[in-house]
Amino acid sequence: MSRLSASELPSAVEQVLASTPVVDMHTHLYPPTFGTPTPHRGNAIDPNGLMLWGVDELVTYHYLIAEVFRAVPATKLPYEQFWAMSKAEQADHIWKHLFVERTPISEACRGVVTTLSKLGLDPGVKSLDTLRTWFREQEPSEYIDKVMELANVSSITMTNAVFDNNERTRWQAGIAPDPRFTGVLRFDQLLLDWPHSGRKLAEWGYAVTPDFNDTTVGEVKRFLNEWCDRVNAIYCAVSLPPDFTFPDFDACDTLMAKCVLPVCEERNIPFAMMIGSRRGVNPALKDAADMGGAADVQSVCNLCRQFPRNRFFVTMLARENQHELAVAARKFGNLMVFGCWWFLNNPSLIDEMTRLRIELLGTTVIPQHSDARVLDQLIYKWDHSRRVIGRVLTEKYSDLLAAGWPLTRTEVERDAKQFLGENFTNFLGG
Ligand code: FIX
Ligand code: ZN
Repeated sequence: MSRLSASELPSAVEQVLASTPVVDMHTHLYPPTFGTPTPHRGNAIDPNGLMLWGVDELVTYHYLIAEVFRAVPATKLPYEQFWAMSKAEQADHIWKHLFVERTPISEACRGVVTTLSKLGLDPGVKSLDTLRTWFREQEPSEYIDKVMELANVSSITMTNAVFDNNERTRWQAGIAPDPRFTGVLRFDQLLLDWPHSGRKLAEWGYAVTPDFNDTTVGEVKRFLNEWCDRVNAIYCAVSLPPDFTFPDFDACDTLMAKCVLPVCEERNIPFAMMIGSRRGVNPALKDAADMGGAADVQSVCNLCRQFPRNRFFVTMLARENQHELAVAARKFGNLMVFGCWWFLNNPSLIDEMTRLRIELLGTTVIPQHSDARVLDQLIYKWDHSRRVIGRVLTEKYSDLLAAGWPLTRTEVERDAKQFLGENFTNFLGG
């Protein structure tokens, strides 16, 4: 096998990363069986449908809602007035202020530009109407194939929020599996608001009481098992606030230690913790209301040490947690660090985090997930991330060549497969 030279490296790495399919381990995407509110060719629209796609959804992504309230603050356009607009009116407002009257230079704005361009559409339009006409001609299931091909994503992992009424009732009515999507059971409220979630479980027929006696523990486990079966969960997941600590003997810890981790162990599936989200900092912004904060990495270590038969996927939202988390992963083989989450999903931070993770952990990390909420976002999120990861890898490989390693294209291909898919799928398998 021929060695790569320093001059061949940049294009070889870029090509290999572009042609290696991604298994996207965390998204908020759904197949058409969950209904779609986007006008399209084929079946009727479902106003509360969960499959989001198309130009109006792209432009009203909550990242862009937060940004438009900087350009046109609530003193000029009150929140209630914005929320009273139709989706198309909201999109027109955002388009006017962030794309026509300003240069769309932020990462979330650039993402819309990349997505439209890669779909063969003109992002430079003054009005969204011609784009809407194009999207109306698409058929949702065919469109998923098209987007997955353009983004080179081979599998989409959902986030199945069991405390969301809209989603829960759809599962209960019966959802045919779609081979392109896998399920993940997500239950933040169970751990973070036991008074409320306990009442809900009781309403749904589980014999739980506010204290954690054996019956309650057994019933919470039954709830988790039944829902893992229903969504065919490949892992369980929660997001946790910056002040999450373990152990501190509150309801969250007790539920984790007595119910969640035993169920994950029995089912041989990992538990994902997304740590550092501070919810509802400005509630008027709804989905865009949240921010992040630094959290306690030692609590992650405590969990990995006390539950050696469990496997943990962990991502943290604060930049200042990234180094300590990568060091923690050197100490625990049952800890898999993943993704550049949310406000970290920006080229400068992906670059920094990928660099420090590779330096500390070699190839044993999952550098990115998309967190796409709108199907079409897969196109830009993966295009932008692949480019940054490619630049970092090129530099790391050049240093390795300089150190005397005879690097081959086959090795680069093997690494890309691990980073973009196998580190995730192998960790699922135990
Ligand atoms: O909790 C999460 O999974 C977050 O990723 C989302 O809820 C968040 O709103 C988001 O879209 C971040 O990218
Ligand atoms: Zn998410």
